[in-house]
Amino acid sequence: MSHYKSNLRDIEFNLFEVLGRDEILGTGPFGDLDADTAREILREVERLAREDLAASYEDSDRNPPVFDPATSTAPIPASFKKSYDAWMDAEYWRLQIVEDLGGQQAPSSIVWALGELVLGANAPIWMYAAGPAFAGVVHRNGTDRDKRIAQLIVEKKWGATMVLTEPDAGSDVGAGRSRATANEDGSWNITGVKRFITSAESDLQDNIIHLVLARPAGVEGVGGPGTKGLSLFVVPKYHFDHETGELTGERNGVYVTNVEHKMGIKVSNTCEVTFGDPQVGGGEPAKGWLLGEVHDGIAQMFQVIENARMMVGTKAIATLSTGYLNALEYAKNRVQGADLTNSAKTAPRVTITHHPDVRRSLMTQKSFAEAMRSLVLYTASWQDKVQLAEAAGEHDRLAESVNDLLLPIVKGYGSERSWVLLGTESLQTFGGSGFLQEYPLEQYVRDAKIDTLYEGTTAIQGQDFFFRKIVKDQGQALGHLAGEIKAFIESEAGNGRLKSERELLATALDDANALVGLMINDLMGADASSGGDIRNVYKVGLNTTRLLMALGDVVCGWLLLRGAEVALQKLDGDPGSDKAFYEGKVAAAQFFAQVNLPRLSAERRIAEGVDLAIMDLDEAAF
Ligand code: ST9
Ligand code: FAD
Repeated sequence: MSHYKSNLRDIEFNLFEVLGRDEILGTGPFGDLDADTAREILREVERLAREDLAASYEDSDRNPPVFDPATSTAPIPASFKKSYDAWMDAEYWRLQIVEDLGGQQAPSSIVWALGELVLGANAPIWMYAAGPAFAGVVHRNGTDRDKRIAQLIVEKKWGATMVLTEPDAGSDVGAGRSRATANEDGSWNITGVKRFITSAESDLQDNIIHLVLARPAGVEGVGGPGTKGLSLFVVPKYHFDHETGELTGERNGVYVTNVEHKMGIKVSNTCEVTFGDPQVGGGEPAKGWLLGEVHDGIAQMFQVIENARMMVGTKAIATLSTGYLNALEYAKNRVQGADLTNSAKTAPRVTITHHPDVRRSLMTQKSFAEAMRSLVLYTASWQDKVQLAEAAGEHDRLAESVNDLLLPIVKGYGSERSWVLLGTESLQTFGGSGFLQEYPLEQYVRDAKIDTLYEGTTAIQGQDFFFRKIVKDQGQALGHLAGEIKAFIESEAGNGRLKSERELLATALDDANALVGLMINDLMGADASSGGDIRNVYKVGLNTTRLLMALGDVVCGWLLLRGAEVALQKLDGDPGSDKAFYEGKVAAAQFFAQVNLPRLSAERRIAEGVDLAIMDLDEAAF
């Protein structure tokens, strides 16, 4: 039986009943993909995920790859290979790829709906299979040479990696010391050691193309300190003929020199990679090519990072959803204790779904899982707008900036809420059995922890959210989003049946706005040029994660209530066999608003009380 429990009904509800994606399917750049076909693909990928992709989830955790230092390899278990091949053979990954590269571009909302299914069933498959998606970035930024390499990556189904992190450069990417020196033939030699690189070694593909950030040396005007001095190089594991893609048989000097032992996602090889060390491998130089022949590395890499942050948030949320559905099934069957209303010693024993605290826990899980699915697909719907504008040769600046604003919420808020709830609620529902490997929850908890860490920790997401997505954007995207929420609050949504929840949302939005105002004030109060004290910026830093989580709650509360409005309309008609589904949508939205939104007033008060005490405290006192 599959560990993976999907929620295709809710995915379709979001896509078609709330976001109206039928309107963009079958038209313009998505002319070849109509709504019926999209629904068929969703159904087929759901089956594939539940059966073929999920099949190796457990085995590849219990029997993970083992690094062999003699050969620099870490072969992938056969069970996982089978799942990986099933995904690659099904060809749905082409929906992420532009037509020039042999893809059939689909709206981002459809891609991330499929992403949820694959990532929930067995996330490392999506990661190992990301080569063709990486090729999109190489193609978009590249010269004719790079564009050909991008085509080859897709044709040959090669793997790809994003190579930023070094032992002394994690969150602080700009501290990276890897260097690049130019060769006369236009190529570059890379030297340095990178660590924690996902998918840098496997036997799933014939070749792996590394996208490496390194600092060019000896070229005037480039290679300065910080992230802006980094350039992006395309560095293959094996050399190949750039026309035919045939491997020349020559090894490039890029060697995996360790594979980490991890808490979770063990089949996803996390590698130390050594570039151009004469003592390693055959001592060959690590040769690469400057992407696009322009020194614009960090901006180019952020095109990958934005996609990967969306992926990590979706992975976390997908895991919470399957965690909840597993917990729900268990709770419906587990008989323990008597109903709270019957204290007789001989009272009949009931399933644990009868206990108020279990119901509280299940509704907490359901409301967050469904809220954050809406968050992912709503964010993706802004990406659809970006795609539509690009196809028309234009830019939709508002869509770009709202997407930018939402990304740290998807990644930072999504991963924090998911990982915590998987442990405190989903696993907890199983009692002691949740601690056993007999059920998937303990693996879910281990596998989801990474989501708060990689692709920028939660602290980094909080700072990105405030400093870049709000302050640098001059509040434009936030203003637009707040405007949409306000319009909903002031509407007649729910015809009176969501009135008190809309009031709760209004207070929560006020609280979040006050938090933003407070932080802007602190930031202005840190401006020494107008008589401020620079140390006030610490107060901002003490509140950035709080703000990210608070606005995440507001957006999630709003999205659930929007869904509830649609569900109420359906219930007013003839919902047929969907009656319970729609009632569940309304109940989850009301529960979320009643239980979570009032907490924001406390967060606001806490933020208002933040002072510099813990910054002034001697480190010895910690
Ligand atoms: C990692 C991988 O952890 C984990 C899983 C891998 C799985 C891989 C497979 C799946 C992926 C699939 C991908 C396929 C790709 C497909 C694509 C299809 C389209 N947004 O603020 P400044 C830029 S990897 C956009 O001064 P600092 C921007 O250019 C490791 N751009 O920063 C900016 O210049 P400007 C992940 C942004 O103080 C410039 O950076 N590691 C953004 O110098 C400088 O900005 C991390 O994530 C943004 N949000 O450096 C590191 N932010 O302002 C986390 C910056 O002129 N650390 N730029 O526009 C950070 O993010 C730091 O904040 C920092 C700070 C490094 C940016
Ligand atoms: P540090 O940056 O040392 O952070 C330590 C702690 O300090 C964190 O809690 C952090 O939030 C906090 N902190 C640091 N700086 C600040 C600050 N300025 N303000 C507030 N708090 C701060 N990297 C790649 O390049 N490619 C990959 O494919 C890749 N895959 C990975 C896979 C795995 C399994 C893991 C574990 C990591 C991977 N990484 C990858 C690296 C990952 O992105 C980094 O681990 C992450 O960005 C954090 O860097 P760090 O581990 O050095 O932690």
